[in-house]
Amino acid sequence: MNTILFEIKDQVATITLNRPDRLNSFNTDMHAELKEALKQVQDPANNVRCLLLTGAGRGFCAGQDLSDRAVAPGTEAPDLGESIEKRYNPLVRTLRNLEMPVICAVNGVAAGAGANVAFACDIVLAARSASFIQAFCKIGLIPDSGGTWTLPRLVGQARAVALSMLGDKVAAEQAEAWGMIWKCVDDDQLMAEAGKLAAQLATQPTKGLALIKRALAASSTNTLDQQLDLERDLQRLAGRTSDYQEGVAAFMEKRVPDFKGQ
Ligand code: T3D
Repeated sequence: MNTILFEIKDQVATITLNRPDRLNSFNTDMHAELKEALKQVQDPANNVRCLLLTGAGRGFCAGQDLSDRAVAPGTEAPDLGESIEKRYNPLVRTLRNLEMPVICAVNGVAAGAGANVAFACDIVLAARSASFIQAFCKIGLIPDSGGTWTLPRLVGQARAVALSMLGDKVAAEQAEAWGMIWKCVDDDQLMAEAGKLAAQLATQPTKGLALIKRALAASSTNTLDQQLDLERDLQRLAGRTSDYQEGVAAFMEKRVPDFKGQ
């Protein structure tokens, strides 16, 4: 792989966006390689129980590589709808639907689709020097990669509108204070903290965590009645996992549970 680094170790898959000279902005190759890596993450044979996404160099991801978008005046504009449909939307859907926790370690600036892909992950840690920018408005676009859905839910309508229309930079500490991300940590601690969290999550009841993810995702559009029904159905599934049996047995025997992710 040329545009990302990909490793599976101790049931944790790590994907590192790796075009540092372009702040890890997305091009077609990177989308293709991400798609392939995510396929491997989902392959049961690889027994991955947590995904960690981060970036190489001083940035996390600056969104679409704009050098692929410059067109001479008078020539036909690229079909961005097709690009979204074929590449960005599948990426966001895959991250949201992945049946395991997805951690994003935002090591530097996250702009445009880079910011919104981070927000599509389950738990976002950021280096204190990192920042988030809805850069789209500065080039005449709208927030994509789920940004118009996630942002209002994370920070409320007033902040979502202003951030989307002004394209202001949100520093990691502010992002944490606004509830945009889980937390920010000192730059030199980011990968250690993210690695520790990933290692911990990879030992937890993976199916149960996937069901938590499914329930919380559905809650933003469900009524309370629908959500209660969904909780009933998902709890039924959770109660049939061997990790649930192990969790109860370990509690009764006053020992640390040995979850297998099943
Ligand atoms: O097109 C479609 O398919 C639709 C989907 C769109 C999704 C999107 O993400 S649209 C939004 C695209 N992204 C942006 O508009 C952000 C553009 N970048 C920036 O505004 C700034 O680079 C940052 C605020 C992110 C960081 O600023 P700074 O000052 O820290 O770094 P820099 O000097 O601007 O960038 C460093 C290098 O990376 C620089 O190259 P150079 O001069 O050293 O050769 C810069 O050109 C390059 N770079 C940064 N972002 C991009 C990029 N090159 C191509 N595309 C980029 N997005």
